Amino acid sequence: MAASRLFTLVLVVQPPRVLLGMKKRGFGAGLWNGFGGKVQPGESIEDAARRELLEECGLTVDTLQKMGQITFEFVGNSELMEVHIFRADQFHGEPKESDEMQPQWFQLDEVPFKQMWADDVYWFPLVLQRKLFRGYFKFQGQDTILEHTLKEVEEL
Ligand code: 8OG
Repeated sequence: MAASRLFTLVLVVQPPRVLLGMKKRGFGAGLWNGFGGKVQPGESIEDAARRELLEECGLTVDTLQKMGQITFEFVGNSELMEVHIFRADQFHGEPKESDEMQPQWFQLDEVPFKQMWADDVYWFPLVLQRKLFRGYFKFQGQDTILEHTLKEVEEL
């Protein structure tokens, strides 16, 4: 079994809008995404999700709902990425720009999938429908999905 590294991703969804951030630097720069990052040693996944949300856009949340887990493989990179995806409906604070992210609200029928990771269009609708899911995506470079699986699950 290949080793994997843990990441978080939080989507703040308040129908008819969702908060996304333009990633300003690093991995995924130039793409709109939810807020998240690496889980630190000794930190729970949910604590990491809260920390990254606060660091990247200045928001705190009471409840994070676990929605999905996706494993990413990048051809040529032996380390898998295990991304834990959460949904938040309520938040405290005002979204504010950080070094990493420029937050912006989008209408749910205007989500900019062409400027997002190529896998997001597959699972984003499940988050909106509150369906739990597990997935696997194999990428070649940052744009091309070579293969994938995605299934709804009863629990995560
Ligand atoms: O610490 P860093 O910003 O590099 O963490 C990467 C962030 O990007 C983390 O929140 C997880 C997220 N992420 C991936 N791959 C994908 C993807 O394919 N789609 C989306 N929406 N987010 C991703 O690492």
